[in-house]
Amino acid sequence: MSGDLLSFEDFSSGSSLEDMRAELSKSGCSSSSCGSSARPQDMPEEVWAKIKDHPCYSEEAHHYFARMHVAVAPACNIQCNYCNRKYDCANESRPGVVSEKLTPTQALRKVVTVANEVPQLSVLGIAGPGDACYDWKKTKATFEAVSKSIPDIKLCISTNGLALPDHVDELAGMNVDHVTITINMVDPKIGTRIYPWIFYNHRRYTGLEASQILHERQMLGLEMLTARGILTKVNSVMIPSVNDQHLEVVNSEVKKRGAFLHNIMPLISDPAHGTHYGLTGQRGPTHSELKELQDRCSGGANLMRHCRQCRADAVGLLGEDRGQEFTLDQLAADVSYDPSKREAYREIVARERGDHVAAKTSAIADLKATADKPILVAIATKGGGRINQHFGHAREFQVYEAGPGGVTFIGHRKVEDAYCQGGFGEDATLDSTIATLAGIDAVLCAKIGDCPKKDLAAAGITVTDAYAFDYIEAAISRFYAATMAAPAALSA
Ligand code: CLF
Ligand code: SF4
Repeated sequence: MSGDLLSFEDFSSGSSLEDMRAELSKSGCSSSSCGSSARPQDMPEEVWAKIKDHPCYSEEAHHYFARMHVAVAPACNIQCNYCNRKYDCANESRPGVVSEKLTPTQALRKVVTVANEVPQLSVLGIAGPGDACYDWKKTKATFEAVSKSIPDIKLCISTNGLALPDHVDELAGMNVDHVTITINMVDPKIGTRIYPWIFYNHRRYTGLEASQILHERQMLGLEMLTARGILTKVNSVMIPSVNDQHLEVVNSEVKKRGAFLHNIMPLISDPAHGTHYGLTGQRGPTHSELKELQDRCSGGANLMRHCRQCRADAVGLLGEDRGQEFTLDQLAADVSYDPSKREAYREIVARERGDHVAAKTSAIADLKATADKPILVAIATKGGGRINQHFGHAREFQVYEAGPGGVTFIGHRKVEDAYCQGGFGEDATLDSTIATLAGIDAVLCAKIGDCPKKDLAAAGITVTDAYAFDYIEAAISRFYAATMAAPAALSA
């Protein structure tokens, strides 16, 4: 399998166009499926066209394509109890993170620079740092300037929904195909425990009235988007003992109104962030509480499980953040768009992707036919849908459930720091990585040393690099067959 490997990591490290074309020409494809469409059979062509390159709307696309955010919209019209205005909008961004605010002109310079250097780039999102619909003039000016320079880039927006109905027609006119609304409740009584106030029609509302208005505007915005064929993702922050028992109802209500995806995100609450919840000790959910809720919602609106709660200035594949490489002080004063790298990368992905889907489909069928009990497998990957990262370099692991239901992506686990620092393993880091992997049965990676392997085995976690560079689902299926059929192999 490794003979066919396309070196996706080369593309993110600034390789030249000639290198990429050389890589393309030497990558013989062994599968008869090469070039076949990865479109699910039950998905209409026009929907597939909108999501196939969007890393958030398609779990499969997130192995290949990158998004970037520009922090052009600092103003906000509501207060959420998990937000501190010093930081970015926590409805879409990891709390406690501050972005460099940009004017629309600076944002254009940044997007063009990233598009020239990050061939995976497919989507420009505006996710704050306040509310993109409330700070509308800057959002609109940015989208208009960028789509003039890079016509094929997808435009994406995230909003709390209060000002959304005022701008739906303009969004449709600008060909914005993807909108995220954060909807944490459909019962305003629950809303009173999440939103202390809103600012609407030139006045401030509090209490039940505030949540009632917000709820009505969110539902109206969602219905308007659906009526115009704009794909809507609903984000919900799971807040234990506040809305955790209510989010199943939210899931079914947003499905009724046409939501394309439902992304249930864990509350991240820390006193250091200075938020109401952080300061009052409101906890976030555990990994298993989140998974249980997601499982309860299955059968309703489709769930997104690969969200990384990224920054309002994030750049790169979802599991990575290259934002610090593109700060204002590093941008050239004058830039012009060169599409060649992005075009070459798309050729490569088109070839690789059909192969990946075929391998995945057959691996899942094999597992469904033979598996008897589910296990959790963590994967070290740099993208491309392959096991291609050393254990010691991983900053996160993608988690899959393998069993009678096939192979399903169920989330990710971030680690504080990569285990391998400058060529040496850090014992303290390994302890925290092992704690992060609690409940995981096995880790598949491209390489691992004997010492960490032994420590993980002592914690009950099997690690192997025997499937290096294989497609993730195919490797998991083969690992399951090898180890569950012959348990002694687990300690190999
Ligand atoms: Fe950005 Fe959001 Fe668009 Fe994606 S992010 S505006 S839909 S382009 Fe994606 Fe990041 Fe999760 Fe958001 S992983 S926080 S869901
Ligand atoms: Fe903060 Fe976003 Fe809520 Fe506004 S909508 S208060 S920026 S989390």
